[in-house]
Amino acid sequence: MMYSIKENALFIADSHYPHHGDAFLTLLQKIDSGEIETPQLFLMGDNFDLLFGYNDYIQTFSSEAICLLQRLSKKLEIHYFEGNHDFCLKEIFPNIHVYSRAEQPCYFDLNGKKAGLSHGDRYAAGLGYGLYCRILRSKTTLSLLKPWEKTIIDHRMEALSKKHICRTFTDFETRADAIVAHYSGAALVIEGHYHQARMIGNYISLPSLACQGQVAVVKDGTFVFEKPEMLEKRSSKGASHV
Ligand SMILES: [Mn+2]
Repeated sequence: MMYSIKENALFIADSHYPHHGDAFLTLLQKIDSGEIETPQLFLMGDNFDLLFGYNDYIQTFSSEAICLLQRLSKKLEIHYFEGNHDFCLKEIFPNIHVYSRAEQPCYFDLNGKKAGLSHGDRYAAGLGYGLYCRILRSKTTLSLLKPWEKTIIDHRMEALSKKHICRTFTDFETRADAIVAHYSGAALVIEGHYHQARMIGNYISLPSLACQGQVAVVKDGTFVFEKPEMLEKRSSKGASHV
């Protein structure tokens, strides 16, 4: 069965929470309170700067956002495409449709057209990276790390918090062409990962919530990049909304 992308669906990519701003948590809170309305949420990967299953310690860094997502997933259709910073999420989010790296891309219907979706770290990456991902994403590996988890995770979190994650790619058009070739028969390809906020032909490189401060919304069957505050219901903000 192919799921459909609904009108006003919200796509959030690459928030890299909690290291690169609170926008992700704030946005989830506004969805939860109803200030921002959406019938369907797509989390396109790397919304957490580091999160994986089978480990309680890593969850302590983002517990508020995790709890909120768990609660939201009981009342809202959520699709989560795992990224290179957030994986093995099925056990954390049992009510979310979680797609592992191996299960991506996934195809969705958008007004009768086939749209291919993935986080975006799968293509234009070497063989070694694929192997690294498979080893890192196993329950066995994550369980073996247990005795050193605090040291390893603290060190990793510290390094990630200092990383510069926003840059503009040169000749991104060539990369986009190479990526699209991997999606068979797709009229549209939607990915995060590169933080470019660009539409090149039928390829959409989603904005990063951390870099551009934007999300993507489906309006009249097409994708629009918006700042989350633009999606708030005017009535709830009253006259102060200018
Ligand atoms: Mn990524």
